[in-house]
Amino acid sequence: MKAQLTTLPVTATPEAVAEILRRDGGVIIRDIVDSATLEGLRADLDPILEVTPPGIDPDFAGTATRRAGRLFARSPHIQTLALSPLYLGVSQLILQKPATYWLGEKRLDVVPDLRIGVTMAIRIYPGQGAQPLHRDDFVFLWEHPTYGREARVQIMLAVSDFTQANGATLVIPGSHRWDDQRAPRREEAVSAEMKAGSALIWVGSIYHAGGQNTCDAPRTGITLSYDLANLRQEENQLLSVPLETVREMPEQMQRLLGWTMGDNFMGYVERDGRAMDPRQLLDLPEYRMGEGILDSRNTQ
Ligand SMILES: O=C(O)CCC(=O)C(=O)O
Ligand SMILES: [Fe+2]
Repeated sequence: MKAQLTTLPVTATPEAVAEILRRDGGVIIRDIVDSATLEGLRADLDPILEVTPPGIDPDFAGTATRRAGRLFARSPHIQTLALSPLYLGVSQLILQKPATYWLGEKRLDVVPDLRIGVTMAIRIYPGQGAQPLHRDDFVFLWEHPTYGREARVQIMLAVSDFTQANGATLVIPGSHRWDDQRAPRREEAVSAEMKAGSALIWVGSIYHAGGQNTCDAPRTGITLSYDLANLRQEENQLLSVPLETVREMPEQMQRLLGWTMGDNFMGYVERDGRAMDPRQLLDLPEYRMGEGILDSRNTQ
């Protein structure tokens, strides 16, 4: 029999959730947000999803899937999800594994910080096929096995019910322990079925994918990640160099300062439902430093 996902109540302790996550790589939490938060998220994000164009890449983004980012600019209720004591608590337990180093002859422990890495409302429409199974820590080019050094703990809040038929997230429990030689197979995956208001929490090294929607109503979820905060610029170049100075630089220098998005999407900005290279921001009239970055409505 295939390994299944465990469902825990929101009253579970972060330690209990971390234990399941270390074992299975994913876990479902029942009723992680209250109904006012869920309604608030729907009210704020439905109008945005209505006007967000679908993806253009048929494999990963999906041409019958809409993805809206910039969620902290678009709904205050996203903070309630991010600050859920259970999600934040379990992210701290998994990610804040101390690293040890020598400072002269002193042996020191340092605990990594956490940072929000990605935010996305994802609506999968009828007719959308399943995404290819993948690991989200590919954005960091993370190696596997991870020996317990996870780079990401992610959450997917069900905004509609998630069913196998409407494209509930597919997960291969236990696949976070696989090495990089083993390919994931669709038959190994199970659907993270859950009611609206519940959430799937998973580690960055687990194989998962958006499911196939074979029914007649869309599936809507909101995803966020906490990532290790240490793999970033030691000196924050994006905030240290004024935009007027950056605009005068050759493209190569702009990219080396961080105005770039690699093939692995690191550092993208969502615009019109797609991942945009941040360097393009420099030329956009609506982009102003200190003014909300991009307009929080859908910008065309
Ligand atoms: O929509 C989903 O259920 C998962 C989407 C996903 O894994 C992704 O876009 O990376
Ligand atoms: Fe993913």
